[in-house]
Amino acid sequence: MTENDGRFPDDFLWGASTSAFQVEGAAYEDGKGASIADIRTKNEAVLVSTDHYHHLEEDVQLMHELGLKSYRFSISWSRLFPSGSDKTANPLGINFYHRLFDLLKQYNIEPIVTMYHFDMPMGLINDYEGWVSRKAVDAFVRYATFLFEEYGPQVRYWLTINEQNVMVFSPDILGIQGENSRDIFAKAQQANYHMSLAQAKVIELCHKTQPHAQIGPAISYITALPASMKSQDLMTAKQMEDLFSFSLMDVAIKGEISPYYNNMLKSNGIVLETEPYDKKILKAGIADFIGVNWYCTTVIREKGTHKENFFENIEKITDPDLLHTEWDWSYDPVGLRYALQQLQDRYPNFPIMITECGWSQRESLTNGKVRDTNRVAFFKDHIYQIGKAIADGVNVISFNLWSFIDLTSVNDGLEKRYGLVYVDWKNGSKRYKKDSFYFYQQVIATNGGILK
Ligand code: BGP
Repeated sequence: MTENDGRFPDDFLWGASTSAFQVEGAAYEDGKGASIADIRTKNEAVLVSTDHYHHLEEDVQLMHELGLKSYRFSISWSRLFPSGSDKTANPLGINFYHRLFDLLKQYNIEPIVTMYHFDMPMGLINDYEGWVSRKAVDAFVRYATFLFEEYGPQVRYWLTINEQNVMVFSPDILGIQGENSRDIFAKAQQANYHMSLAQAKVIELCHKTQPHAQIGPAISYITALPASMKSQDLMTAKQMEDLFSFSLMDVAIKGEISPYYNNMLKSNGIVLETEPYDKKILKAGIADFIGVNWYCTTVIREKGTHKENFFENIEKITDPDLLHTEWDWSYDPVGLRYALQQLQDRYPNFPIMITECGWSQRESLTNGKVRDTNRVAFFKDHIYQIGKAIADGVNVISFNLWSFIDLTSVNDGLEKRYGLVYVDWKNGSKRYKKDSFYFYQQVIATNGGILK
């Protein structure tokens, strides 16, 4: 990209994202086992949801019409291994993803494949508390080995774990239960450690067996802004970013656990269970790129309650000058440019793939149309800022918006919509292209040129 001309690199991957439990439906069909995401989401949202499982051809045809260069989706672990520890994989599950890979190939859409997106098989959680146990490391490596063997030739971009940091922050997504919040917090940190080990092992395996492919994590980066320019507020915002996002980026990019994270554990009296060779495992599994899920900035300050746990000590402030979604996520495009420049400062020239970014709202059809003006503006402004960051030297290789199609929200059911394609939940999951679909089609067709 030449200086600020609004165009993106020629090989830039314009994409869109989904995840298995949020889009597939068919939660218990064709041999699929329950995942924690199915249990946690509780409502019929996961049983049918977008019903992508039964609309596969139609959906990939829509991706083609949109002009997608990449499609980021996740494979449901429990569709392949219903209990998590089955000796052989479920043939109907295997076949479903082969059909998806074949269709994407037919339309020349690059698959970006997440191995694990919030949906650990329930069997592993019932058997040994999932990631709290070191046994989960081996289970994940076995699962990834299968994915490499079965689908490896079709995949150039693998994502290991989606938002490990969000799961650790909301440990119910990991299926963690405990006697009290302290106990739960400690278990979540042990689970965090095991996920980092598992990821490193899988990255190393990928490098050994999939030389044509690249692999990295998808990490949530909520850019924390200080409530004032006072040093204490600046420090709090920095600590928030360090502990929430950069600690895991450091593991994936440097292959080590940073001192500030270890200090946080120490101040909470947590001693992780480790083994002698773990440091070598982490060092041997360095990612090729970093997936970043970025939605918004958040203004924070310390509450002054002086609790030992940093995260219990901070509060979020709503910036009255910014527009927010109904769920209080800010609209802050310059925040995205700032976030990307921060990543560049911290990990110079390391490839960044934006794996999620989007705008949610309630929506309904009017004469078969959805005028999602806010979403169009959101993408226009945010993609423009990505262009500026690229012009300033940030190595962004791909943008995968959230989400390709309306799907089940992680916490807020079916009302909270993100898609470029509207789904009429009540009428056979019929699909309608929103205004944002046509806008993004133009962005892709002009390689960002319409944003000039
Ligand atoms: C990320 C998840 C996605 C997605 C998105 C929006 O945390 O990786 O799965 O859902 O956020 O979140 P929500 O569904 O809560 O609006």
